[in-house]
Amino acid sequence: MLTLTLRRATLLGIPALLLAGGIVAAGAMMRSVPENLDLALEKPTAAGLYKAAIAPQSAPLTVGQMHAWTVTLQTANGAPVEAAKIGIKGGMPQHGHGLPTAPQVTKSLGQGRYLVEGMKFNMRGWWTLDLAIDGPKGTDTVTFNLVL
Ligand SMILES: [Cu+2]
Repeated sequence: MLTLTLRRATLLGIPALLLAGGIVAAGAMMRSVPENLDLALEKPTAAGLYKAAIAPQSAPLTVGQMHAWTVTLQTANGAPVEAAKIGIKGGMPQHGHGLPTAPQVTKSLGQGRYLVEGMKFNMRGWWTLDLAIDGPKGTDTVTFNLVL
């Protein structure tokens, strides 16, 4: 009986300690969002083939709700880029997890604008949004930083 009680205490105690440690670690990570993040929502792509901009369709951004975004894609010279394929990934670099949903471009809005639906952020903190662009000038990527 005593053995059983001890074993149960151990089984319950270890997860409780891990949980407490996790909460402390999460608190530390929330405080340490890098101060010099580039928060620009419009920037050249990594290889300079395009200029990309992202904009939420409603503001302020809320945690835990689905929202739509617009991606605007231009050539380096500022001409709208039509008929590009845009893949969207993202996550929280400090937490090692991705987006809780799988947002997708659902519509071309014309003038190089694309509708992205299904975006959701389930935590506050530093998020990245990574676009993989496959367009007439070639493939390129761009990463945006968001702090919620
Ligand atoms: Cu997180």
